[in-house]
Amino acid sequence: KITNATLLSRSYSAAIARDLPSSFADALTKYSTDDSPINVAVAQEQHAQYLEKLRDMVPTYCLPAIDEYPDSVFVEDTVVAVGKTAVITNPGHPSRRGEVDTIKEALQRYGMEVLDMRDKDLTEDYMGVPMCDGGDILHTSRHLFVGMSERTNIEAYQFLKQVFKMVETIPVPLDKIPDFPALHLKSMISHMDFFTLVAPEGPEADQLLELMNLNVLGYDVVRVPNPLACNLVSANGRILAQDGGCSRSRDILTHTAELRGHKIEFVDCSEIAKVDGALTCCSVLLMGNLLA
Ligand code: CIR
Repeated sequence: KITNATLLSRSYSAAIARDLPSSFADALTKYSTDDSPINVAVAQEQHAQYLEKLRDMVPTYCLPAIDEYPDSVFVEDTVVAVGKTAVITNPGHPSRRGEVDTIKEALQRYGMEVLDMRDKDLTEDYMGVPMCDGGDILHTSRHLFVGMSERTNIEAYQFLKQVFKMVETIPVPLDKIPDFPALHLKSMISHMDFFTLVAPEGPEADQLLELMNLNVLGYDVVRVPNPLACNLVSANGRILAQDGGCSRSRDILTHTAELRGHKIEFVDCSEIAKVDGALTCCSVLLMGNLLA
């Protein structure tokens, strides 16, 4: 059944996730304001609830945990997928570079066309080596915004622009915003549907919206008080959000989603947030017609 919401929202055929490793307490952290100790059992429970809700939105394949890599649950950072093409990234933090190969194999198994940022033949005329976390890539309907951050460089932007010709690729130099308070572009802005983005309140987000030229590009931006609530998973007319304990953020998101005809659900991922992880980080959404 085609509803207004499905017309506004991208259709995905599958998602890839990965179980949370027992080494999760050693995951990298820099921006989280919650410095209480990580409880791995609670994180695993929250991740299981996330997967359960994600499975209601889209068929989800969950890869086995890799204990050697504490951040490996954050599969989003290892891939940028648009249509039937997936780009394997060269993650910005050296401790995360070993995470990508198993994702690459999975995507090839599922019949995606897979390109690799680490492929020297594809980057020989570049000034430097591409480096990218998928958390910096925001794909809306018409644009692929590439946040250039401490994890993602200009060569990654160049690579993505070269591969994804069907969408306009726009660089977003986050270093122009003094004291940008988050790890990735998508920790500050994500998409609810083709025309609606969600960002926190506050001066850094104001600067970000201006830098992205969103008014001119024709997006509505909904502002929420809690930054944790601005990172949404949106697929197939359904939205998964985190209120981060802020009822005003929850009310704003619920109201906006209802107005646009989306079904919205909330999940608590507070343990994941302690290591700078949000909701989009824990899955890769795929549009291809995949072989299970
Ligand atoms: C890291 O620092 O790499 C992880 N602790 C968090 C990564 C979160 N990923 C994402 O937002 N896409």
